[in-house]
Amino acid sequence: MYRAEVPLYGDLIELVDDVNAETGIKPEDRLKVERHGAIRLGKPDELAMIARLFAQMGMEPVGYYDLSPVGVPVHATAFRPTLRSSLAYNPFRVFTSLLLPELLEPELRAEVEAVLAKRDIFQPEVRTLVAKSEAEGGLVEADAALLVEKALDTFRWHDAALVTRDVYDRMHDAHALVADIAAFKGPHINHLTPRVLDIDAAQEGMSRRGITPKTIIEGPPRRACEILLRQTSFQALTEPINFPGGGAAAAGSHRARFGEIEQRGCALTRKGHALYLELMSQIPAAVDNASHQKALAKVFEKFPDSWEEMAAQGLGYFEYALAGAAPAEPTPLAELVAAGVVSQSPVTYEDFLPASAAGIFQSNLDSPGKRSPSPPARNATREKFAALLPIELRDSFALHEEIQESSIRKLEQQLGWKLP
Ligand code: OOG
Ligand code: NI
Repeated sequence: MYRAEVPLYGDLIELVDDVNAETGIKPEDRLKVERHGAIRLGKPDELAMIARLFAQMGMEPVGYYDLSPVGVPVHATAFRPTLRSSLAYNPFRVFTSLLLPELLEPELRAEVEAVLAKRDIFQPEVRTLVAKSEAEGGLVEADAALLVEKALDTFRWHDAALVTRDVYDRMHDAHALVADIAAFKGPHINHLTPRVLDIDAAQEGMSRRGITPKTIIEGPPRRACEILLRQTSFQALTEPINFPGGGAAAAGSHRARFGEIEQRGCALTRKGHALYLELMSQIPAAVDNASHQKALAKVFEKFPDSWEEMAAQGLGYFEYALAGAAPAEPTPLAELVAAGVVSQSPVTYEDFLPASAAGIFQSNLDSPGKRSPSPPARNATREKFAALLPIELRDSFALHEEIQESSIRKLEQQLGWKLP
């Protein structure tokens, strides 16, 4: 659906396929299907229902991202699979943000809330089929197919605005995101992101194919041992929309949908993530990508660039597997890895980075809008967001750690002794 709606997305997929083929790395199967998308919701009810819908697809809310400190009036989570087997099958994630209306001026806030109160972003069948599945522990195939068909409608692009041009303009003046969230019938997918193995090549490839990339690649620098998430995007398209009333006077335009590419690396422990944030805080504001990447590379000399050292310092999560004949005597894990008896591979980071997300949001707004009033209304907390969800908000660190720990439990079983 999205490829048909945004043909440039098809070009982006071609570019990513080419870059991935050129790296010569044999991609894991999941790479071929791997995507993340993003939607922006307007009210708590929508978040609760979307959580129930995604739960039917094995996707749970993981992590909390507050974008309000950087002037983006939303907080967010990402719905994604959490089981290792599901991630290996298809790790599709949806970055899902929720408007923080308390950051708007009272008059506009009332107007926005009134528009949102009147809309229902779900087809009636979605509500009944999700409830049926919850009650019966699943759906028969025909119902499942109908649920997918009807659910798709929620994510579709609508070129008819729900509000008049005047209201749209006022929303847009407050923040371009407010108009994108509240002026339309539903939370259209605003981007779909394939995973690339060499994002530096992709950034150059975009320019060569006439796709203008954002100025910098977000996230950590290029490394021998890639960590977390690096992302780049192309600017949002200007698309025709219609305001109510019809005729030439009703014609308008809206910018929201863009393209993004990501490269994923090793998931970091709390300690590793703290080091990442500390190093990122030392990076001066970026002027261009080349100098930004140079500054990153310099500062990140303090972040060990070998899996062995990252494991030794407890900076990253790894999966371990028996790869040779094991000694009978209990031997430390690092020695087994060094001797090639046990293989060590990085656990892929499955989530997002708030600062990078903010950079992606901002690069795609035609006007950055007013900053949130300072001090911002501090309604954005993990606890408050979690309370809006009918499903437990999962912790990103705990999920990545569990992948490591279960690989160690399996290894110990095979070894027949506990690792010292
Ligand atoms: C979401 C932006 C965040 C990412 O990859 O960090 C995001 C949005 O623009 O709605 O998708
Ligand atoms: Ni994204």
